[in-house]
Amino acid sequence: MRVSVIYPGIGGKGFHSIGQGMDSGWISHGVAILTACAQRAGHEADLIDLRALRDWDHLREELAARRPEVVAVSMMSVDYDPALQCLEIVREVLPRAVTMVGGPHPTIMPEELDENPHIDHVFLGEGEDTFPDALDRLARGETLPRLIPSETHPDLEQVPLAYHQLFVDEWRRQGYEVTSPEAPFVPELPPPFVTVIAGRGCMYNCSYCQPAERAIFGRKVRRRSVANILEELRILQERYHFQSFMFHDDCLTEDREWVVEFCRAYTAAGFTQPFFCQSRADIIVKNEDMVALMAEAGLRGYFIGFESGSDRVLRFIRKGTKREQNLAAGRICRKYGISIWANYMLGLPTETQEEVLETISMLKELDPDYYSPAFYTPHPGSDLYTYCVENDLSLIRDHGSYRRNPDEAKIKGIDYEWLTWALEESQRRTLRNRVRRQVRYLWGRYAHPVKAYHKIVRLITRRDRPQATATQEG
Ligand code: B12
Ligand code: SF4
Repeated sequence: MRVSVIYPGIGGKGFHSIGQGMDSGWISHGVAILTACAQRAGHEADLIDLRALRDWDHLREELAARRPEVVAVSMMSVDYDPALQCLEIVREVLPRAVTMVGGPHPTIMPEELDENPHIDHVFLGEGEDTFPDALDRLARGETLPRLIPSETHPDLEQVPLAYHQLFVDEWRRQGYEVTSPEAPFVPELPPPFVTVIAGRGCMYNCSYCQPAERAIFGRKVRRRSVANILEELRILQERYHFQSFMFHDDCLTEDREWVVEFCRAYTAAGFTQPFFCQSRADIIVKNEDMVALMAEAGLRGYFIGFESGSDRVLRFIRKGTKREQNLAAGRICRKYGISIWANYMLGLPTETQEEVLETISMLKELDPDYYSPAFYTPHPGSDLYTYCVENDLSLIRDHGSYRRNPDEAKIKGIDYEWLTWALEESQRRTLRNRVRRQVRYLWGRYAHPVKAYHKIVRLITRRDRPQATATQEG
């Protein structure tokens, strides 16, 4: 079959926005893998990335030129409106094409897509097995059911590697001069920058996330072997000479054994590129030796879901961490020179202003390198979403508002004017922190030359100085 897979993620930066930050600068691993699966099964699969197009008419032109027999759209909840608009346009331009949707939103809320006349098939869960299988069956002239659940979770060792080049080629085809496969986002991670995923699933049970995450990836966490991920890094090195990378895994560090094996093998294989990954405060505190090993291997930053500085709120959202652990995790990161990307939420249901102030005071003490605040946004499929619906708390009226950005009211009864002040205050560094950061910066910048100067002076002035060997010099 001839299939076009559409990535409709224009909710963040809109059309014609490739390279603009994470939302428009990163590939979708789901799309890159599914396209590779379809190709491996012998189908002709290409990509349409709405972010690279000019407007809806440009999509019409692309569809008319490519004339795919099947159009498959991947969608998160925030992508609902552009995804449906795509499907309507597909019907208009290619009335005979078979249309499919899959991804987090269809998996979690298939009922929302039930009646839609522009959609032929709705896939639930991971698509590595079901998607190529459906294409095979269509090619044989078979009829498919409307709802196609995935009964199995694919063996990640067998899944094709995410095909970064699919996106790079398509972006170039649309006139973008892409110099890095994915847009870097912090100075610690220089370009060329790439993202990888070592596993799927998460063993934790945060109420603002679960059980939606399990609905997609299942209960059991699956991780690719270290050899498999190193092979991917080797390919990415060969192809893009990447200078830094990042793991997208929900919580890579929950798997201590894997991380330790990876760090040793990464270094032994000669990789030195810095990387970021996600972690949790409790894991960092309980595994300082692992953190040290990661830092030695090249870890430069953790994304940490601190979420709140109030122990009551942390219990309410079932985070499984405490304020004191959040602070201790920050201290450990500092000790090993690991940047902190702080994810936190303001405006959770039941949260009082005093509790928000606790989050602010925690952040002042943490002094993270990057602030990533959200106004709590109920996400479909999570227990806290159900709580908000049952208690009639949600102010979300359209899918675009599932974006967590702190710029609109999400929950009834919350004073968003005050919360906007709290948002700004949470990111205001104290004078003490500003001075400490400046000192750290100057130390990092000039300490090495100063140390080297002293070393040379010592060597020159020592009479019994040892002969320099190749290793000492090298
Ligand atoms: C990396 C990531 C990002 C990156 C890159 C996004 C991208 N281009 O993929 C960035 C930072 C940009 C991002 C942004 C956002 N993200 Co995000 N992100 C992730 C993360 C951590 C990994 C995504 C991934 O690659 N997964 C692995 C791949 C293999 O899985 P997949 O893409 O879901 O695809 C599989 C299946 O879903 C299915 N499938 C997918 N599409 C299709 C299509 C067909 C036809 C078929 C058959 C099957 C199918 O098969 C695929 C292979 O198994 C996930 C969490 C997670 N673990 O998945 C959250 C996640 C997807 N993000 C989420 C959210 C909420 C957001 C934001 C809204 C956050 C915000 N700013 O408010 C934005 C929205 C971006 C947009 N579209 O405009 C939610 C989505 C929830 C939902 N109900 O939609 C998730 C699930 C996190 C969570 N637990 O809340 N995100
Ligand atoms: S929020 Fe993170 S740690 Fe918590 S369940 Fe979801 S993916 Fe796991």
